[in-house]
Amino acid sequence: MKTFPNDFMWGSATSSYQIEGGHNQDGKGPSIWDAFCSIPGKIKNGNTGNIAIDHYNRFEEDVALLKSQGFKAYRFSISWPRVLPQGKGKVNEEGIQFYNNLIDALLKHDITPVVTLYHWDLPLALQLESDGWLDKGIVDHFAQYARLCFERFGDRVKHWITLNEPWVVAILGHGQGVFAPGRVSNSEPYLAGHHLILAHAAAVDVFKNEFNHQQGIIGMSNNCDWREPLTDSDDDKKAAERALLFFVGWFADPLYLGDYPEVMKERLGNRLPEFTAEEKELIKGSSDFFGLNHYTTMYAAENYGKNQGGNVYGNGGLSEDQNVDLSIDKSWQLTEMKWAVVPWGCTKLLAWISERYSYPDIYITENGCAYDDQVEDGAVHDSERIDFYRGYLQACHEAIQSGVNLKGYFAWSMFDNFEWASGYSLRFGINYIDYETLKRIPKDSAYWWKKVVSDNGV
Ligand code: PNW
Repeated sequence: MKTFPNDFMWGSATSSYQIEGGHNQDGKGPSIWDAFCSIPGKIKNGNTGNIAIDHYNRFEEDVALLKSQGFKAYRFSISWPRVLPQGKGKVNEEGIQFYNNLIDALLKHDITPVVTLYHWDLPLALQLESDGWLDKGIVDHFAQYARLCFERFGDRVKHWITLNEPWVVAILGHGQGVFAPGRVSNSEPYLAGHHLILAHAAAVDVFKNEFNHQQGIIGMSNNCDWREPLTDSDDDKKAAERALLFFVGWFADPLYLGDYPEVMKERLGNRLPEFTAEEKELIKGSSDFFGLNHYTTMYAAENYGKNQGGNVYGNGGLSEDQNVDLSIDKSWQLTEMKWAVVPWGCTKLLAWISERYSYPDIYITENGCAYDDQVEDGAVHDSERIDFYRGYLQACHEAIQSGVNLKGYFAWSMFDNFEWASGYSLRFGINYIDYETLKRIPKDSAYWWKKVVSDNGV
């Protein structure tokens, strides 16, 4: 058996829009995801998060499940429009009460709450009034919202994540338009990303200046796959490095090194906004830990400008800006999401992050897989998911052995839930949800987790 450090944080994760439901209950305001789901054709099967798994009304049952499955920590997100229906101004006390109740229930069961402030459900009011993340005013709105959360919950919450996956907000929300707010552009992603970074830094500034006595820690969660050079050629190695810099370097370089990666500046020109000296100062060092959401690996190869008809520094936008060809190995197994299962990519990525950013404390704030789970005789035998977790946890263990400061791991997800544009068609949970009756059925992985956590090893 491989054992992990005693204080290793074993947790599972969810997010507000994906599980809560109660979309217009008790004074909650609409979010951009409520609006996006109402547009025909955006979400598979026309699904919405209106009810989701009804966690808003059944959280006590869910906390009891967490406890019974041995989890020591639980990462969830606060719905901004549930506590501030207009995004700013008047507080919805009933929304505050819900999170107070949830936090108290967790603590009663000795489960550490890890709270994400923004997991994509922006108050619709802020989108309609000022284009959400495209307007610099959002930085102050986010800081105010963060202050409210620290004020009301910081006496009990000691682990904060400002933003979940700003890359997704920027690229899928403002570039490809497949996620809310559904905008399509080759420059808006970089503007939205810029404001996301500034908003993160502003919230951390509030936390450090006004709530230092709470003795909590705060950071950002970024998603990143591993990019393995397709061949040994210098060009492919450079392409893989460039792909990582456009992926996680975009957000982590400013936080750890004080500015965007050079290669992004070179290739994006004036589509990439600049930080002032003062902003750089505020952003640099604004993270107590590195939150990583990791799911898969792809090969990367130099594209030689083919994306732009020969223009290597072309302005095709998004992934085209990198001029990297991505592919996978035919022998790799795929999950239902079509993401390849490659545990060694996780070990390599953890090493890359550690080297580039001087060995920060890292928490894997998401890792998991979707499979087409079925109930057979009242049980769900998700052996593929168990193999997945075993493989990735072994990869994490190896990383720790080689000097990576990995402090925790959160399985995505505690429950099957609303998987954004894919609706309820993909099951990531270690608990199966029967969406007709909203019954929770633990999968085999839930029992496996309990054993792993109680043995403190894999
Ligand atoms: C993450 N991509 O989303 C999110 O944080 C979760 O809310 C989500 O349920 C989970 O991963 C599984 O998808 C991502 O296309 C969605 O690269 C899409 C991508 C990455 C992450």
